[in-house]
Formats: sequence, C-alpha cells, structure tokens
Amino acid sequence: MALKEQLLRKIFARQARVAVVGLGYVGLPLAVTFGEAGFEVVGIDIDADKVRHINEGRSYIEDVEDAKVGRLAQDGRLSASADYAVLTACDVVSICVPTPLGKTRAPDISFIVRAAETIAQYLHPGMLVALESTTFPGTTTEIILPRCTRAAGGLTVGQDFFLCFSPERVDPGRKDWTTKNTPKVMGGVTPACQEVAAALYGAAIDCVVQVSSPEAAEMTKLLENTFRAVNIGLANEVLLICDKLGLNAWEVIEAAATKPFGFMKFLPGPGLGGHCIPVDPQYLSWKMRTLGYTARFIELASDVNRSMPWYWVRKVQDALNEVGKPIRGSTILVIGVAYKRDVSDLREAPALDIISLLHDKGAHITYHDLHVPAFEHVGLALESAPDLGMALEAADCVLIAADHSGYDWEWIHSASRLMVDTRATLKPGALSLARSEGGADRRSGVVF
Ligand code: SAJ
Repeated sequence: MALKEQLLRKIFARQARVAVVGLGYVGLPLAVTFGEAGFEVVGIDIDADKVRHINEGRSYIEDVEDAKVGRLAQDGRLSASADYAVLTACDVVSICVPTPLGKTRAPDISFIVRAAETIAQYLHPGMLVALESTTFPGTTTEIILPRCTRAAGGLTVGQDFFLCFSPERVDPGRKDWTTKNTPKVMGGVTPACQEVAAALYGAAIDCVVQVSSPEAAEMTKLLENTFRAVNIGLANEVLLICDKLGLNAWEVIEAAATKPFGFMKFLPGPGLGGHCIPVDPQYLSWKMRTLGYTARFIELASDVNRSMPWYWVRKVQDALNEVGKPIRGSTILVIGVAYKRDVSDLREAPALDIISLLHDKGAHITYHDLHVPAFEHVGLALESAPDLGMALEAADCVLIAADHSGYDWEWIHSASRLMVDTRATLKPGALSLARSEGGADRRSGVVF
C-alpha cells in the first residue's frame, strides 16, 4: 500500500503518532488538542523545564489547564522529550517555534532552520511535516522542503513524505476561540500533501480551510496581522489628526463605530506591542524588499505606530510644562507596562519605549502593573509600586499605558495631579475631569 494510504489509515484510526516541536503558547495547546482528539502526542522542546512539567502532568501555559495535561499524560497520550530521536517513531511532526525579528528588524528564522535540520535527521518515509510558525511566503518550500528531500538518502515530497504550512491562530488569554474551534488554514506542497494534512487537522480541529499552496497559507496569516497593524496605524494617525484639530479621537472613533456596516473599530494607543502584530508584517515587507517591492502600507503603519511613544512623551512634557516643571527630576508614574490589557507580556511593549525615553530625559520613573511585578529595561530594575495610592500621591505626572480591567480608573484619574492617558480609560467624550495642580480642570481622555 502506498505511503499516503498508510498514513491516511493511521490518521483515521487515530493511530498516527504526532510530534509537536516547540511547546510554547502555540505548541502546547496544539499538542493537547491532538491528544484530546485521540492521538498519541510527544512534545519536543529544548527547555527541560517544559518537558518536565508535561511529563509530570502539569501545564505552564495560562490557557491550558493542568487537569487536561494531567489526564493526557496519565493516559499515555501526551509526553515530552528534549530528544528529537523520538521522531523515529512518529508519523507527523508539527513545527511551532518562534519567528522573531533580529536586531536589524529582519526576520530571524533561525529557529525554523534549526528545527528543520534536526527533523531531517530523523525524517523517514511516510511522515507528514507541518510548519505552523508565522513566516514569510516561501519559507516552507525554500527552507523546509530542501532539507527534507535531502533526508534519509533522498525522499520525494508527496510520495515518500508530506509537507504543508498551516498558520497558528492562537490568541493567548482568549477563552472563546481555542485551537480546536478556530478555523485552521492549510496548504500542502502537493495534492497528496494537501490530502494528508487536511485529514490530520480535520481529525482534531473543527474547521479546516484548504488553500492552494503553502505560500497562500503563509500569506493568509501575514494578511491577518498586517490588517491589524495597518488599521491600528490608521487609528494612531487619527489621534494625531484629532490632536491638531482639538478633537477627542476616541469620541470620534466610538461615534464612527456606531455605523452598523463598513467600519471596524481600532483605537489609538501608546504604540504597537506584542510578539505578533509588530513582527508579522515586517516578515512580509522584508520578503517584498528582496523582490524589489516596497509594501508601503506596512512601512507607513510601522512608522506611525513606532512614533507613538515619542508623541506621548511630548504630552508628558507639555503637561509638566503647564505647571512649570521640567521632565528632569519629575516623578512619572506609568500605570500598566504590559503590551495590552490584561496580559503580563512585555514583548515589544510600547510602555518600555516610553519609559526609556523619559528616563533619558532625566525623569524619575515609577510604575504599577497588576500583572507585572518587576522587570528590567535599559539598565533600570523596576518593581511595581507596593501602594498605588502612595505612588499616585508622589507622582508629578501619571501616564497610563495598559488599561488593565482591574483598575478603578475614575479613582486613578481623580488622584492624579497630571494625567496622560494613552488608552482613554474613562468613557470617551465623557466630561470626566482630571484635577491639575492649578485647580483648573481638564477634559481627560486624550489631553493631560
Ligand atoms: N492595539 C491598539 N489598538 C487597537 C488594537 C490593538 O493600539 O485597536 C495594540 C495593543 O495594545 C497591542 C498591539 O496593538 O499593543 C497588538 O494588539 P492585538 O489586540 O492585536 O493583540 P495580539 O498582539 O495579542 O494579537 C493577537 C493576534 N493573534 C494571532 O496572531 C493568532 C491577532 O491576530 C489577534 O487578532 C489578536 O491577538 C486579538 O484579536 O486579540
């Protein structure tokens, strides 16, 4: 029987052994999803701590309950190892490794290359390889495919082994959309690859969206996050425009959002944080530059989004100037340093840029974040203020960078001498008054 039929038979019988390389916020939920679909799953990670957690039946990812990992580990349907040799007994391997930006903001696919080269050492006839890491169009066929065809003395894709790209769509912290119920896009290198990959994902995930090639699937994911980055860039430019016009951008955007069709709300903020939205579009624009094309919307949105920390530092400067204080020597309390509401992740957090800019201007920085107890940045080792009331009392100016839902924003605004609110934490357009030293009240929201 041909290898494809053999693998399909194993998949339909849930006898295919699935390996997941990279057990982070994408890989662990994927491993658990395959495990709960009845497959035997082995996770592979270089982090011995992650391996130990899984083999002890414990989770280390907020979205994955201990009980799920425990049950699967106990049933022998989930285990972990740091040794890729486990692949010799596997039929499927899914690659879920990070794809960050390097120092020059060019794609860093070193994790993918390393995974592909190690997998190739154990690739055997009848295996399916699925790349899930977000990357530029062409990675699957230009980076993974040649390393696999050179394996085991020479294999032919679509006959001896199968290869596809299927982007992850995990949104950390989200409860409504999970790995299992979020539609899964996938594109195979050959029709046989398509058939095998669709069967595998279809066995574990509710909806599989087949596209015509790995490149189409790679581009689909980049479009999703480029769409967000560009629209967030537009929202930030609307803020800059409204500032010039003396309007409240949040009021205007919320009013526009009452249009029941043809509009999708994005809001201004301190800048663009996280490990997806600031990064993924750069993978696309970098790839296009290698083809002699400038992806202008991506570049422009990136310029606007990356300029926002400077804009907000100028707002702090203006606010202090109003009461005759320089930034130098002033105490500035930053509330919410994480990259967005209700997360503890600091990756690419715009608050970090704002803090380093203020620090460079001689400000004394304090911060409070319900989800971030301490962090180090540009030589500063900071801890979240133990008493927010006292920190507010001591601050010459307060800047809100992440609007965590656990804060009493009315109280914070009323207790702040000066307020720079990058998130308009009070109802946009509401006449909420932030007291300033001069006694004069100012409309909060965008202004200080
Ligand atoms: N942001 C704004 N204004 C907005 C929306 C976001 O300034 O209107 C900022 C956020 O504060 C944050 C950054 O942009 O700093 C990114 O925010 P995000 O809401 O896009 O959140 P992420 O980075 O967690 O994006 C993830 C992505 N998920 C995947 O890649 C699988 C993204 O595709 C999701 O749409 C997003 O979560 C989501 O909707 O929560």
